[in-house]
Amino acid sequence: LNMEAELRRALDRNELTLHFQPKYTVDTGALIGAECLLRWQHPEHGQVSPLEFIPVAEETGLIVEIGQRVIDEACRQHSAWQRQGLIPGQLAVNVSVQQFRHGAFVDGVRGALERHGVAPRHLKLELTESLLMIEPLKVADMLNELRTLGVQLSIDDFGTGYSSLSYLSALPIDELKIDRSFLTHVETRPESAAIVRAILALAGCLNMSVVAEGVETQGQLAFLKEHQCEAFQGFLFSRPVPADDFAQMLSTSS
Ligand code: G
Ligand code: G
Ligand code: MN
Ligand code: NA
Repeated sequence: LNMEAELRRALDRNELTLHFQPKYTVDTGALIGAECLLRWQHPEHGQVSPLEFIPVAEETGLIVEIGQRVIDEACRQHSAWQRQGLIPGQLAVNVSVQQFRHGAFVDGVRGALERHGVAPRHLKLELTESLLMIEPLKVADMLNELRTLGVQLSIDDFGTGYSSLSYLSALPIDELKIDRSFLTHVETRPESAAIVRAILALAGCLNMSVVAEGVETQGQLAFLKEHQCEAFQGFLFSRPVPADDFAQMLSTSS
């Protein structure tokens, strides 16, 4: 399987779709939005994991087009749900370094919001710590531009990278997303519990909110409640689901 050629074909044939993993408040379990995650249904090979094709898309530069389509599709879907009277909340999309660095990124985001008439506050961009560390001055400019536009900015997999805390505090970041490796062990390893508490304390000081990801047990959720984490996602409440299933959840949640 020549992954690059296959990916190009997949784009032409619209084989890439978005699934939606619901996000909830910790205190009441209210549905507040979703993370959009790419799925590739290959006609012969079945489901291909993003863990396989995202790295190829990044190496070949295809991620620029794929990433733009993800943002466009998230906006299109948000708008469609709103017109159906649903309240989808915030939709978060993952952004690769190569995609972000491409000159047209901010215009691409603005264009998608405008095309679909979506208020910028409904779109959240999940960035990685490594993205923050490339060309810091340029990144800061772009983040400020995005903040001015009004989209929300989140740091994904937080705690696993090498962010400088002073640099982080100077950036217009709205949210830290605690990497799921810390949640997995929060009940059994004191170090993991300490890291989760430290991230919550840091976010509090920097005026950022926190989302915990990978919540699989009631015990993990209880820990988050006890330490006043705002939001979570995880298999405990829901896996990523197709658009129709998420719409169903929205229609029964209010
Ligand atoms: O949903 P799943 O656990 O299979 O996702 C695996 C990885 O693929 C995750 O790290 C996720 O961030 C990444 N991923 C999923 N969709 C996208 C996307 O649209 N863009 C980028 N850059 N990464 C994605
Ligand atoms: O790297 P990123 O945070 O974007 O990765 C999101 C990935 O995490 C998705 O592929 C999603 O399927 C996965 N995920 C979300 N919740 C859980 C969970 O509770 N347990 C596990 N094992 N994976 C999860
Ligand atoms: Mn993510
Ligand atoms: Na993550």
